Amino acid sequence: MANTMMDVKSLKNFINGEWKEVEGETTAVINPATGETVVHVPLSTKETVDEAVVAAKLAQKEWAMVPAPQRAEVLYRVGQIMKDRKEKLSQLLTLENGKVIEEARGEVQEGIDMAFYMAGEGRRLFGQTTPAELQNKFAMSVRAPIGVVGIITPWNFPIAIATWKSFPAIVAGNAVVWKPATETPIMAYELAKIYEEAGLPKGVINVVFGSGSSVGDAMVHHKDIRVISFTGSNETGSHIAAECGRQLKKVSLEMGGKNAVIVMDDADIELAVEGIIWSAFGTSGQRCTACSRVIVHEDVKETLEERLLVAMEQLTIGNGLDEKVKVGPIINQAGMEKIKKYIEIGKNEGAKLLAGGYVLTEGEHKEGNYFAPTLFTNATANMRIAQEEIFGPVVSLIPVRSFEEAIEVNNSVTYGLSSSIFTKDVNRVFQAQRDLDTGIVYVNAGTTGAEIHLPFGGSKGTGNGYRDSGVQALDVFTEWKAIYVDYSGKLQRAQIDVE
Ligand code: UN1
Repeated sequence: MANTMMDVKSLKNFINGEWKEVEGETTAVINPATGETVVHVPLSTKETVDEAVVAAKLAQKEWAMVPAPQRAEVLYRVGQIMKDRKEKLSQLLTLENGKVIEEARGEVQEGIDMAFYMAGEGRRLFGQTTPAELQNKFAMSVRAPIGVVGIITPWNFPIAIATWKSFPAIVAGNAVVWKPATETPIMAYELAKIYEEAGLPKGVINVVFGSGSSVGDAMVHHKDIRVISFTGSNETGSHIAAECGRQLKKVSLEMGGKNAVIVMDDADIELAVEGIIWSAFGTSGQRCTACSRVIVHEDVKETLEERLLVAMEQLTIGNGLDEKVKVGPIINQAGMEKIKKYIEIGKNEGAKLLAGGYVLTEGEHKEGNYFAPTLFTNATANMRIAQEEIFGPVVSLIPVRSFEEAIEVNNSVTYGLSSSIFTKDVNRVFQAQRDLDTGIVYVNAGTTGAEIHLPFGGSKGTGNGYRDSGVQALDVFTEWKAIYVDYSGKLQRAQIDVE
């Protein structure tokens, strides 16, 4: 089934509007559901990055001169092509990433939404006009493009996150050099083709396939790339930030999460179970926003455990292209090893394993990377399984005695991406949205499902203060410029010639 979906055997870089063959090493893209090779992807070098930056730099000068509403026209066309091609893109996404087809369709939709939303920014890109402190003087601020921007995107949302970053960059008048994850290059290949068909001028987006240590590193150190926008692990993100810091280069980071659902004693337990199952085991837990902790009031702990176990029984695990499957495979062996390691850590720390905790190896699961949805209970807030990101279908229940303790446990991790509370008490709802120290808060819903017109990102160790998506994404890819026009015909000195 696999390879018939791809029209090529090997992917090419997209530089200066041309598909360029790379001489040298390639690596196989493996379908995590079957172990089959889907396509080969080049492992490019610094020289290719240099070439892409030269093209981007040249293209950006002209692109910045195109009025923003016209730049936006390209994004409208990109959105429309994505919409027309939604099913094909979704199938390919499942093929390379493994996520179940329903979620793949959701992810492609997220990209379509972003296209139309950011295209709208072509007629906004609002700045401010504000009174000047002197007579016959005008003051305003405008957003200016930065130049060539570098985007580095992860395998878990290979198309949505690429749209979160490239659309605002492009509508704002920048040119992009993009390094997609080598595990999931097909979405980058498809999106580049769509940009080409939509008529984006050559060089405005350039895709360079390759590893972080080679292509990513060259981007981070290239003097003409003035911004790096990165989504991925904390380890890589903090390294990038340090390198960019030394060069005074702007960097936007979206990294890990240790997101919790709080279930209070007055919660609608059935609804909470649905929210937990969806946000903990959807995408096999491989979302930055995935729920990996459940902080439960002791009075409802037993009921919640029982119902979660029943719901977990219903989860079908397998190839995501099968519409009936609810939980797909884990991206690769390294991901599997990490999850297995944390199962052992959890057991050794004294958490009680209620369900799962093992690799599926029989029958249809033999060739892929399948891990059983896993539930630990009686975890404590400071255990490693309750503190560290596992990035798999593993959730730990932490019992608490009060609302205050629930908030404290939620906030006890180094991350701050998403949190959720199930309660019917309106006072607790408002206290929780004030006190939960995450960038995203849900009430009576799980921890996943952010919409593209709101800021996406987290506090503390999750990021560095910037946001993907929403109008806030423009802050990453623009520089504020303050403009003063003095029409008095004489020299007026600010702060001095004020009556
Ligand atoms: C991610 O896991 O990095 O809110 C992105 C969500 C999705 C995006 C997740 N809309 O779960």
